[in-house]
Amino acid sequence: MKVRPQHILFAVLILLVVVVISFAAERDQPGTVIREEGSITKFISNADADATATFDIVLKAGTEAEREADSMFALLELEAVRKLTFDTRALTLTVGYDSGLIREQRIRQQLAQAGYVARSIEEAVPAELAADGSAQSISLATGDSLEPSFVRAKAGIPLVITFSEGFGHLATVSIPALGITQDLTADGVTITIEDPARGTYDLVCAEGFVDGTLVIE
Ligand SMILES: [Cu+2]
Repeated sequence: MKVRPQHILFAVLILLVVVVISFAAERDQPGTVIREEGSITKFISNADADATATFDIVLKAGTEAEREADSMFALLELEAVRKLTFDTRALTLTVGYDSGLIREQRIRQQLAQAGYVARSIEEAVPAELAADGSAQSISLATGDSLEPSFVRAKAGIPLVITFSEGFGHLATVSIPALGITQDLTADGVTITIEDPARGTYDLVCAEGFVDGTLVIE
């Protein structure tokens, strides 16, 4: 076969396509950080990103957006997270994640806990007050975090928190500020706080992560 100019052109085109594809694949490798004018992107895992969520980020006064991105990204180094993009001008964080493995609320909890996302008390799910006002109760389901993960209750009224059966990281839950640790490996286990005092309390799982927040007001 005689080599014609169009054959060479075709071969060059194929080569170009291969180079572009491998370059794109390389960029998407977990751990890759891409710094562009006004944004920082990090690829976290090979999770299937079927969902994205964007959060308004609050930076502590005097911190530099670029530098803060590293510690913010570190919070979301999770198997279920594919990609993080921090817009350093608009101060928004866009998270690409696998919705079958993690829920948006869990991501929000991680960010809120570290102070990167502002959360108003109105967003907290209130405990239910007994008709006679003598007690209050709330039920939390276990999963990849506690659900709901942000709850509130009134000070001075006995509070009963009921949990669904937990396992793995939620085989136990602790409220360090109250010196409470509870095994959750049976359904319907409760924690009773007889005289809740005003404040914000972390609900910590067996792996040491803050999987829920209780505000007593
Ligand atoms: Cu946990």
